[in-house]
Amino acid sequence: MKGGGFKVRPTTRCNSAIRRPTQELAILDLYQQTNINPIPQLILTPTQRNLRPRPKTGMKITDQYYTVLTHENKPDHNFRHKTAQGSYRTTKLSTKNQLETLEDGLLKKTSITQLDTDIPQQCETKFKTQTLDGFKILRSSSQQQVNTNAVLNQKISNLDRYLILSILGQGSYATVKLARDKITEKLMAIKIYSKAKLCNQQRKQQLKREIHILKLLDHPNIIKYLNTIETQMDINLIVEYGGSKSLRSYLKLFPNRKLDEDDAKQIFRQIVKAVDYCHSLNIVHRDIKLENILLKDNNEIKLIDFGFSILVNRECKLGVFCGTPSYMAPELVSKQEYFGKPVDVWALGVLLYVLLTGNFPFKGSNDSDLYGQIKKGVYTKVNASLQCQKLISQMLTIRASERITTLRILQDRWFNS
Ligand code: PIT
Repeated sequence: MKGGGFKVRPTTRCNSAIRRPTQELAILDLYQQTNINPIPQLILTPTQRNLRPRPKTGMKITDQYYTVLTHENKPDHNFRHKTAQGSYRTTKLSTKNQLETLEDGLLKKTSITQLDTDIPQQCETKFKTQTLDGFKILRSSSQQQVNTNAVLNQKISNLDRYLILSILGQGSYATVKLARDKITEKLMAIKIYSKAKLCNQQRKQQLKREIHILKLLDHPNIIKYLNTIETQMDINLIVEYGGSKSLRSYLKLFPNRKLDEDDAKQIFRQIVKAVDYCHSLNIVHRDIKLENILLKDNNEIKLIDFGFSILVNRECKLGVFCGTPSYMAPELVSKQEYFGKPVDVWALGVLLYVLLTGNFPFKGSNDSDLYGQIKKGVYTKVNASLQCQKLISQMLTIRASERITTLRILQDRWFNS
């Protein structure tokens, strides 16, 4: 995307220019005595993995976690659902941040704790008392709970199971390699974080958050997390292989590096579906860009790189200045506290603009120049249908509160035409 007399800044930035996130300190305290691996997890047996209680209960059981999604912090909030084995499980949120599960006459008590969100301190107390949204279970007395290390040791003791084939990408903190699973013969991508480079707590915390969020995600347009293997030197994230072509390299195959409206729409639809799914789980990606979208030969897309993603709370703003400059929303470059989801929507607007024009809507010869343009929000009109132009302007709306949401984009006329 060079040329056009502007500098492209594809590199991701993240700093705590606004303030140091309070949750980082809290979470680090939790894990302080441990190394990176022992993120407490509730690992379920294979049959339990298939359980999907009705969402109306306000509580979701995912592969590895019971995730409490309810906004009703009622001490007697009960629900009952049928397990795969045909028995009934009753779950109750008790007053002391405990989840009580009654199944087959066996009472299991599970402590829940707050998730790692960027919420400021004053919100934290309110959050804790008013809503259970964003709490996760850290420990369970369930007999099915197994230590992560033990499970990994049982399944595979090291990376020998994988045959490394090539390097897919290299960043400052991690390298992504293509590998073949020697047992299943399937291709995998392994994102390797060198422990030596995970020198500060913020990096370690980001990695823990990335793994946690990856485990929550299950969508056809989002790369699937498979496993984490810790070796003496590295932390290896094993994810499905989503191809080796990013949307950025794909665009380079076209004259002027742009797509026609229908092709752009076909790709954009999948990206919005992936981001809307994340937002429905209160996950904000915070680094949506061409490089983080993989494209398979059948034009199926996969969203990758959840390194800056975070679980958010509707009422509280974020304060960590994250992302890639050309895709940053005005509220981010102004270093104001911001709501996460609109920041992703702005990046989607930039992305659609680039797909259709081959250029970024906002350019500058240096960061402050670029930020000035973003704050003004003035860009050259896209040569596309009026409906498409309208959608772009709704995404590139300066005031975050007036910006379109992913849910609304899904209902948009151009999007559905
Ligand atoms: C591929 C091919 C490739 C990169 C990746 C996967 C990366 C995947 C990835 C990276 C992340 C993350 C989740 C998935 O959080 O070139 O198949 O940082």
